[in-house]
Amino acid sequence: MLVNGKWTEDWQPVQAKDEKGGFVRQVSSFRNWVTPDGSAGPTGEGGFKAEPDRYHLYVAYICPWASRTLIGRKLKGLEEVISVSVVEPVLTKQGWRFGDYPGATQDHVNGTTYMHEIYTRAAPEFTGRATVPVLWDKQAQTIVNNESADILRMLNSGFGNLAKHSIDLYPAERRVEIDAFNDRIYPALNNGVYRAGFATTQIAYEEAFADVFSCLDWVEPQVEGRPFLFADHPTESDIRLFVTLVRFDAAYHGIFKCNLRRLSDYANLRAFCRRMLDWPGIAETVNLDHIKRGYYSVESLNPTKIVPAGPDFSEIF
Ligand SMILES: N[C@@H](CCC(=O)N[C@@H](CS)C(=O)NCC(=O)O)C(=O)O
Repeated sequence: MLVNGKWTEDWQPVQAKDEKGGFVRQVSSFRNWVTPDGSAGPTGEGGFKAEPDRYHLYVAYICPWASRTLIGRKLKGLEEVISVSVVEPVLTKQGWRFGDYPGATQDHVNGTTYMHEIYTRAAPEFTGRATVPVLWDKQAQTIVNNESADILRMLNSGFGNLAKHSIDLYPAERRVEIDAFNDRIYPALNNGVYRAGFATTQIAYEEAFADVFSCLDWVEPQVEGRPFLFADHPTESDIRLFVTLVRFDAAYHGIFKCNLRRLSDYANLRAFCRRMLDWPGIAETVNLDHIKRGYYSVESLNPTKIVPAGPDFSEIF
């Protein structure tokens, strides 16, 4: 991680932990919003007006949080407005790196090699982990926001008419339910799999494991008999659910020890995943090779870094 703008090699692959050995995710630190007129959003400061070719997304295909933003960009038809760079799947001793691993890219905007250089360009004294996703402002040469929940929401409405598609990912009449659903699945499922995978005590692991599967059991009947959770098209909640489900059998079931059941054991969730993958643009945001290679290269969890050959995805999706 960065300490006062300097990269420290003494990096912690498990972020932080609490007194019970539970995984604690770092709080995001850049919280400004792109808005149609440049006024301030719900957090942070103003000055980030929606304009074509002004903003850039830094992402990793392995990362579910970054994938939220990639899906939002596709669903809103913002591909020509917001450019993208993709890091390599394996987290190096200097964090995320740009390069020529198939599917990854160079950093065409800033010409950096490592993601942490983007953080120090924005904040030379930055202390913290250099996480993805990052929404970068090419004009102001700074990070607008590095919190995927914010970025997904601002992609929905912040770019106004620049978005080619009018699909509403956060419809006003369903916001209470969407917020409640998001709040329930974040700790138990989206972050729950990480809490299981990076737990350093049996008790912390077992608590997380129980949360993951009780949450999946709770969601399974909710995706039966309707195409998506809260509309006839995907909303934020579908995106936030999908990014965890699509990684489940490839990574979380094995490396994170979430092995009570597989996604493929949940008939409705599996069919839901298929519907999401069939929605135009979504399948292009999923790179199962990056997902498997990335998670299985976390040395503290898999010292040999051998990537499993299975599962057979044609049987799952
Ligand atoms: N709160 C952030 C979390 C992002 C995050 O934890 N990203 C991980 C990848 S899945 C990361 O970049 N980790 C690098 C590190 O911890 O050094 C969000 O949702 O945007």
